[in-house]
Amino acid sequence: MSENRLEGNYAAAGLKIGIVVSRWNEFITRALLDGALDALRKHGGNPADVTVAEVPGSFEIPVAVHAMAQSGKYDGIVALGCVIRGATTHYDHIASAVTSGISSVMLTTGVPVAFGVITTESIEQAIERAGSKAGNKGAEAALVAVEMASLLKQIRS
Ligand code: DLZ
Repeated sequence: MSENRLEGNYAAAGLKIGIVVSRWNEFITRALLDGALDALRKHGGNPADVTVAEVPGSFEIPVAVHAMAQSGKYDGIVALGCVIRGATTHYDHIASAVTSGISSVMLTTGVPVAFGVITTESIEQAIERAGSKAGNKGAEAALVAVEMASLLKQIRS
């Protein structure tokens, strides 16, 4: 006898995906968004099934993600932002608020939200994660949203 095994896949065709992207550190978040859109296209996603909402900063990401999740229109959501540690304590507050906010939306609504908010010590580290030597975290997050959407569909069916 073998167990029943459920696994998500990376087929984006037919999935409705919402993306919330922050404008703060736009040079980086634009690259994350391009990476996410490219990954969805390469995995069969239809651009007409993808909705992008822009927010001013990462602190505003959770409320927009929450509105998308509550709308019932999306199979998965991708949150994209970039928080860079500066001389103030803003970094800790924003990084912690966006992380716990997104996690709470996911658990209260049941809609998968992929965390593509990069939190770094420096702009150099952010560049590395936005398409240079450490890959593109936007693309990775988009595929996580697709995988989780497909897995949750199977669990619930
Ligand atoms: C204020 C602020 C600071 C200092 N740093 C960042 C950051 O590194 N990344 C980011 O996404 N947003 C930052 N913000 C803006 C806040 O997220 C928020 O938009 C403002 O405090 C207004 O609510």
